[in-house]
Amino acid sequence: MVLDKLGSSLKNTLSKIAKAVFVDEKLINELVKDIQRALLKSDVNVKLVFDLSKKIKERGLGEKPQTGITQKEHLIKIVYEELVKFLGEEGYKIEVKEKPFKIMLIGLFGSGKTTQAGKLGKFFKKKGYKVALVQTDTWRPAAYEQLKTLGEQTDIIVYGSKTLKDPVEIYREYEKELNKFDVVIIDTAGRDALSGDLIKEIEKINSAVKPSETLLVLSADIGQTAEKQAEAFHNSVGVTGLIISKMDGTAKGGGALAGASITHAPVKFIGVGEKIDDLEIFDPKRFVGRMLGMGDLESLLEKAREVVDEDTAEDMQRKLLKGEFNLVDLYEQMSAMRKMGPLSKIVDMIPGMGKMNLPKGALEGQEEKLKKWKFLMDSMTKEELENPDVISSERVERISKGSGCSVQEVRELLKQYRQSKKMVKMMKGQDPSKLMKKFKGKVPGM
Ligand SMILES: Nc1nc2c(ncn2[C@@H]2O[C@H](COP(=O)(O)OP(=O)(O)OP(=O)(O)O)[C@@H](O)[C@H]2O)c(=O)[nH]1
Ligand SMILES: [Mg+2]
Repeated sequence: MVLDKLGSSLKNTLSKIAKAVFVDEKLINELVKDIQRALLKSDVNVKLVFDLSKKIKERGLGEKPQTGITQKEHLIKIVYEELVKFLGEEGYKIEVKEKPFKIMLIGLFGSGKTTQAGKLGKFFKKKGYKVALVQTDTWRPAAYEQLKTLGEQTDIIVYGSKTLKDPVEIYREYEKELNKFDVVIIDTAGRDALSGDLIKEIEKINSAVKPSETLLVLSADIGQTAEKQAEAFHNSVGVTGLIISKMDGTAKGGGALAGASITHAPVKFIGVGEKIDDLEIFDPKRFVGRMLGMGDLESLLEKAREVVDEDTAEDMQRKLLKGEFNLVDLYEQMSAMRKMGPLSKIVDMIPGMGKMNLPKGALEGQEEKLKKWKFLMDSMTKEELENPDVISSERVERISKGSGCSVQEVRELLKQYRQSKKMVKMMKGQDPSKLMKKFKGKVPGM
């Protein structure tokens, strides 16, 4: 599938975010570099890559996450949103606005015009429209036959001529008849390269047909030349949308997709195979989701959270065994507990503590507390989070002001931290079952 590599490098990048302890400039720079590398490998133009990564960096450094999501999740959201925007944001809504609704397909030799014409015919017919296909290609000898075969498969009438040599003449011949149809799809000839001759011919057909939609068909494997083509066609007849064909056959395709940015015309359909049904409406959100191996932003974030959970659990175990503990750990421990239910996972991780009885209602009020803690921690510096012992009274004041929480609440958080740390220190290298007695089944902070 197209952009496979991009997808997997982005997936790696996202789990890198999920695993990181802090969202800081270093992480964002690393992330931006990863994305740049992945996009360039997928054939996306350097300038577009630069613009995209610049936006991600600016937003990553400048934006504060909305409440309810962490900084890491917000960063993933930014990457997702910018990729969707890069691909055109809105999915194509098919609006057959006038009768007949004329769709002209243009593009070079072998780009897939005739095949997509057949597919589009079926697409609109299935929606209940009365469809006709018109072949104006007088260059390829078998073009009319090819389209006719496609029409027969779907029971759609195909107009064309074996004798006429002028595409405009062919169109004029059937113009009146075409008024009886809801949707008319006009296939045109290509050339093996962009030429003045082709452009002139397309311009002539264009002014005779006056199409409602002019769709440029680009093959996914053409790489960065997509942009030049898109630009040339757009400047001559005005492209209203792109169809990227052969999305099933290449691991790149970034160049063709980026063609959309040049024409400012969205990718409206993608061809995903040679068969008549192998056409999909292009929906950037779904596409990015699929590329990253998940459905939409929500499931993406869900996935990120899972990675965080697994990682937190491992990290926590390591830290507990070493007797290390800082504020971030405390916060993550609390979040993990909330999600994992009644402490079970955390407790299970500590050998011998699995059977500890927790007081009823231990988790009540934790939700509110966590929210406050998150605000508080967002107002702390990296140094303070890693080594809370540096937090002086002045710093408490500052944190309180910055977070909108009271000084009392800051102190409470610090107190809980110290209690938890004490417990962790005592655990270091000790037999957990003896510890149980010491704490009498109570866990500080709960
Ligand atoms: N795998 C795959 N093959 C495709 C797709 N679309 C078209 N093709 C194949 O690409 C080749 C060229 O397709 P055509 O539809 O004949 O291309 P064209 O733009 O009409 O070419 P000219 O008429 O020569 O200008 C054919 O072998 C098609 O079967 C697609 O989405 N996926
Ligand atoms: Mg053709």
